[in-house]
Amino acid sequence: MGLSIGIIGLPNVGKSSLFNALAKEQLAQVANYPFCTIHPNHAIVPVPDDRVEQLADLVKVEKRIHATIEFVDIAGLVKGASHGEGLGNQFLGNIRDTAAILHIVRCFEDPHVIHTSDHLDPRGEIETINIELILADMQQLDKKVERLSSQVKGDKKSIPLIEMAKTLYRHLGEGKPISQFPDKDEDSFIELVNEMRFLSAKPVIYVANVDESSLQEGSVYSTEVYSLAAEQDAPAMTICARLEQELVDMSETERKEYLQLAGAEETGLEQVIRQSFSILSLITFLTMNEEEVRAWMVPQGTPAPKAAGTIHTDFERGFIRAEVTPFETFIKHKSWSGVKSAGLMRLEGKEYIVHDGDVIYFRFNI
Ligand SMILES: Nc1nc2c(ncn2[C@@H]2O[C@H](COP(=O)(O)OP(=O)(O)OP(=O)(O)O)[C@@H](O)[C@H]2O)c(=O)[nH]1
Ligand SMILES: [Mg+2]
Repeated sequence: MGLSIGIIGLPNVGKSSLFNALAKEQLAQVANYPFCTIHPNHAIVPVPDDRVEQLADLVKVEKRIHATIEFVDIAGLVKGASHGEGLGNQFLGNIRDTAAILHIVRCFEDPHVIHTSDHLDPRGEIETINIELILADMQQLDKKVERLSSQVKGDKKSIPLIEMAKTLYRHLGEGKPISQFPDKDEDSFIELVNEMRFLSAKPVIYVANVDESSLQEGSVYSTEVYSLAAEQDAPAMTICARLEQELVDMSETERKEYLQLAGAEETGLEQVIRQSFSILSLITFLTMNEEEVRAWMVPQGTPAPKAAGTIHTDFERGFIRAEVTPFETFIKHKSWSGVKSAGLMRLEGKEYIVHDGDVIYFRFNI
């Protein structure tokens, strides 16, 4: 199960620039005209995790496989996109399967870069995009209600679903996202959300794309992004997409050093990954054999058999036990045999909840 994140925003706000900085080799076209991106760009990016390197160095294996995140960069949305304005909203279909959304907001002033309006208005622009997400969900629901209504005569089971679909339609109609729906425990709500993958249900990370000179202190515009994000209980971060993109050819370490000089503590990628892990409550566990050390991403609270299932469904089906030790313990005792002789290898069963940094060897039998 790969993790996928969609990048949205108005045209010409720096979506593709950020995408390129995240994706490095797999560049999307960046240009100073609105709607430069038409077809969605996809990039699979390894999640930097030094623990993989440390373990692989220790046990002397070449192959290091990191967990990955897929980023999807789509065309800019404008007000009225749901009615066909700009390039319309059909591109939103490309981010329906993503787990979270990066919402890029233009906070840089540059008379050379065309903007959809004559002044920057982060709050208004965020609202424009969020309304388009809501309208796109309403369009989906409209079709769903129609389909359910034609079924409902023969199939009474659809009655609660159709009621919920109508309730959600009204909720969206008040300008509220699905993420703010109050009765999230209702079965029909859960069923519809799983099936429809509503855009306005996805967790959002707001990204203030600022001038290089505002990286350190922020600006009135980035402050506005942060306060709006806080009102929605959403995380926010600051980047300078242009600068990040200029540094694409550098190594991750060089890029970090360069950005630190400009006043950023982390690279855009590091920030995005940290925020995504936090908003989606993800953790990483590690596995190794003679050939490779590998990191795996799972949601917090994942039981051992389910975690084993991310490696292979057979591992979950035939799960016997997990041999577990924390990363630090493994490093300290240098090998499984070292960990065992120190009495620090734990045998865990089906109920065990995997922790971040667990080094695990799964025993299974099918
Ligand atoms: N000054 C400045 N310019 C930027 C920054 N980020 C992006 N730009 C410029 O803005 C223009 C548009 O950037 P893109 O990354 O193509 O924007 P986009 O959001 O993908 O645009 P569309 O695909 O057209 O929706 C380019 O000329 C970028 O160089 C920034 O942080 N500062
Ligand atoms: Mg673009």
